[in-house]
Amino acid sequence: MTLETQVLGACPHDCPDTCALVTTVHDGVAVKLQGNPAHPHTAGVLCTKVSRYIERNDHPERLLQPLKRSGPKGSGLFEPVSWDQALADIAARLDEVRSNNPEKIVPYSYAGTMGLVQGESMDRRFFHKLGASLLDRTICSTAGGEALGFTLGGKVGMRVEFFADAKLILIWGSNSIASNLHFWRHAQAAKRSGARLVCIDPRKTETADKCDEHIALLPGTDAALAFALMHELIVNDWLDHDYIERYTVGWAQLRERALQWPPSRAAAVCGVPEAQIVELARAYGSTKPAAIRLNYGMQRVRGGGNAARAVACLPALVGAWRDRAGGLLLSSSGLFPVDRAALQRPDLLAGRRPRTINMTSIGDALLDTANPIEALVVYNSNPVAIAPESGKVVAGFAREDLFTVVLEQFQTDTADYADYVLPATTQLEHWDIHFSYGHTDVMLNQPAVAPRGQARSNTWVFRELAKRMGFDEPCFADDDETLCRAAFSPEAVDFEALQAEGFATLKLPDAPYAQGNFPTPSGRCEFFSARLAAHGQDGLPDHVPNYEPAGSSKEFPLAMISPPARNFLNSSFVNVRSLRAIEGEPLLEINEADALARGIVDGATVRVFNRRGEHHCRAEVSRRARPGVVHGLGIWWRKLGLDGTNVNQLTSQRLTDIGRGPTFYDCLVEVESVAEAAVAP
Ligand SMILES: Nc1nc2c(c(=O)[nH]1)N[C@H]1C(S)=C(S)[C@@H](COP(=O)(O)OP(=O)(O)OC[C@H]3O[C@@H](n4cnc5c(=O)[nH]c(N)nc54)[C@H](O)[C@@H]3O)O[C@H]1N2
Ligand SMILES: Nc1nc2c(c(=O)[nH]1)N[C@H]1C(S)=C(S)[C@@H](COP(=O)(O)OP(=O)(O)OC[C@H]3O[C@@H](n4cnc5c(=O)[nH]c(N)nc54)[C@H](O)[C@@H]3O)O[C@H]1N2
Ligand code: SF4
Ligand SMILES: [Mo]
Repeated sequence: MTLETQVLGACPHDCPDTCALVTTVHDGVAVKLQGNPAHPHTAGVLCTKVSRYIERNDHPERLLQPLKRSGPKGSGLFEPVSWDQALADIAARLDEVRSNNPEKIVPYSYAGTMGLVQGESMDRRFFHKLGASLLDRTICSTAGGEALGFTLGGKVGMRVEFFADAKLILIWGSNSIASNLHFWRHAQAAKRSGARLVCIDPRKTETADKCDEHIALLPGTDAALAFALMHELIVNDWLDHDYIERYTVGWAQLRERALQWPPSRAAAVCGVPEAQIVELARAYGSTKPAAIRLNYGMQRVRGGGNAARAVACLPALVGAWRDRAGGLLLSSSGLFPVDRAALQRPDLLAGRRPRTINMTSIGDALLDTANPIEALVVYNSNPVAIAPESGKVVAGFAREDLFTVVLEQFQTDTADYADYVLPATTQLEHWDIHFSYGHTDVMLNQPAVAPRGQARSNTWVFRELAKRMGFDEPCFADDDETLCRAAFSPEAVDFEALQAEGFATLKLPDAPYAQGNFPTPSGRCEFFSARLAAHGQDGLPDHVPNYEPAGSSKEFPLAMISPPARNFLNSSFVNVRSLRAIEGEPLLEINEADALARGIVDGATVRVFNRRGEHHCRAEVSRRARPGVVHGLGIWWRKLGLDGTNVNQLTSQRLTDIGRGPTFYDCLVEVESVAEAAVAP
């Protein structure tokens, strides 16, 4: 007799949609994975990537046993070792470093899984007890996230489903079809009811193709555009004076600054026609309700924080927040009452205040000889591929005196540099509980199948290491289901209902900021932020030009952005053959005029270079690229690239104005054609 069951889960990936999954399991084998039709946000539909999740889970190259390095760093040469041996060796080495100085141990993790249990629970407890360096997890969203915090009070905003009722939607720094598919559904519904869709993005993306208007501004010029919109709202009196008066702070100062930005000035800075700005302002000033879907693509430049702040001021100026279908959404994650203290137990630091390492500049941190990192434990991340300025990151990881442990599902670029590689479970094989940054439901993931080979969950590894290091606090014995239950209070989430349905909707008002009530210190939308001013920063948003503004250098005349490829998720899925087949190979999209000027033909192998490094890939002469801007779609595994590099060979470790974040899209390059033979294998 065969046994067939259906197991409810949640997509673990770093994507705002956090879909609900249903896995059909046949005699212990996952045979089908679908979107849960009962979950309103998922509506039974998954993206192409995750509909291949079983292919990823059952991949012939899954890591199935612990490995110990047997060749030089980076060679990828390993020999199998037992779990007992690997854990004993790792614990001994970490103990040795700890006895000297625990801060020389650094955890490195990000959102390979967004799960609260496999991503930020037992691991944090372990490193807190150890007294290891803290990690500033800035690699994605801190510029925009902190900027929103200073303006609106947190990562809060509109509910995604209400975009369906908006009459004007600005899709700002987001390729929604590629990376926020379930939001795009609502934008489509709005469009069918007569809404106008405007895309603000240097690249003519598949999303831009489907909008009514595309504003192809130069990278890093969003604040200039936002100020010109304010200018027009002021001079045409398209303002909601009552809302401004009652629910905002700093209007007089903001008004003065905005009046310095007539559309002609912004048009020159943004590299777009003045008429397009004037028309957008008219639409924004006269259409109700107007909604903005801001995404992180616009904050990966020097002035990313200020730009996000400038955009976040707009809805208050026109009183858009009065309507549940008006306002702005960057991230909804701040709406979830996650009990992080219970999960992460910062009290285990016991008064110690270890140093903090910024994950964005891990290259420099690993090469810093003054206070060297001696041991690095990497999980849920692939820094060798995804961190900026790879030349330095690789040199850091290649240090023979660095002890590196990597918990991974696959032999990534980072795993190649490990001393020990520990095989990790996938979302089909472990428990987890999730918040979302694109909707407002808590999601539960129950294991559907047994772990493959000797794969073990992150929590299991940290529990076992804790035992071997003699950490005897009872919290180190918590199992994964207990951790899931600790994530939210019973008042916030009924765990039994969550277990039965797979999802639970937070109870939230429809239009929470209709009458102010922002979670800022003043309770108002803070155009002027006293908190920023107290940090010695400009209390008002401003246009902060890029470190490397487009057109500012003769030597490196092209601005390169490296946004996500549709069929990869950061560097995840690059090794799934069927998805890689769709993306083809590492590409640089270049405008026809820029290609012609350099004698580059479509399909040519090109060398993309600047002072930080060079990267070889295939040129695609593309209508998606505007003059002066090239696109290296990410994030390929280095070892699958033409010359063993990816776009991050070119990006810099410089940080954003707010939030200490990366500036991946603030990067000048030059491009030239190369003969095939000149490319080293
Ligand atoms: N398929 C897929 N989905 C993903 C990801 C993925 O890798 N693949 N990544 C996930 C992650 S980690 C995140 S953080 C989220 C959000 O992910 P984001 O990284 O925000 O990605 P996108 O929504 O694709 O939008 C980025 C868009 O911003 C544009 N852009 C670049 N520079 C600028 C600029 O200066 N100004 C403006 N206005 N636009 C600019 C890019 O051309 C691109 O189209 O998506 C997630 N979803
Ligand atoms: N040039 C350029 N660089 C970028 C970006 C860009 O747009 N351009 N985007 C940036 C952004 S927004 C982000 S968020 C970062 C993303 O960077 P990362 O968070 O490092 O994301 P991934 O590259 O997907 O790597 C996640 C890894 O975690 C592993 N993993 C998944 N689940 C588990 C698990 O349960 N246990 C363990 N141990 N491992 C697991 C996966 O196999 C995968 O290798 O990249 C950044 N880098
Ligand atoms: S990656 Fe995003 S769209 Fe795809 S299944 Fe996961 S949550 Fe849904
Ligand atoms: Mo991200």
